[in-house]
Amino acid sequence: MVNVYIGLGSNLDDPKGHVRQALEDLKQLPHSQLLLASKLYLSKPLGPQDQDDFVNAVVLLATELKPITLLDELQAIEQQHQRVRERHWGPRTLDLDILLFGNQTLDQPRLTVPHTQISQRDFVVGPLLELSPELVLPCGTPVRHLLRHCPIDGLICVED
Ligand code: ROI
Repeated sequence: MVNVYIGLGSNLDDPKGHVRQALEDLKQLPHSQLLLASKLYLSKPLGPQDQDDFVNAVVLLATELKPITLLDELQAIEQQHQRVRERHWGPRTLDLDILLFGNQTLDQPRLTVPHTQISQRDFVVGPLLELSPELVLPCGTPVRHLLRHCPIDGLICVED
């Protein structure tokens, strides 16, 4: 089993509903166990500003799947949520990103791990630290050190 962190994001058609349903979908993944799920956070869009705020979360999953098999499973879940790619960095019903895959670094055509933008994304750093305050990236950087350049004060916890 490898510990994998996955980022969830949505800003279309009931974003909270999509993220909550995705959490249920992730519980059903084969050869995997959902260990932890962060709270849901509302965040300002990174990229074009003429779109709604996002709902974001991060989960910790233990899995026996290979990285590409997990990616296939996550893309199948995105498709179930009628994911359409209309424009680059535009609105989306559901985004599932593999952020960390154990301590592995992968640079493949379909998958780069760790996710290249972790350190620039408050909506990733905040929930990662909620789940694992002591988490260290494969390069040796503690995630909490990312706060210096990536403050998380803009995140709003979405209450039930
Ligand atoms: N912005 C925020 N706040 N959250 C996201 O999940 C997100 N995802 C994206 C882009 C469009 C880059 N911006 C985002 O893919």
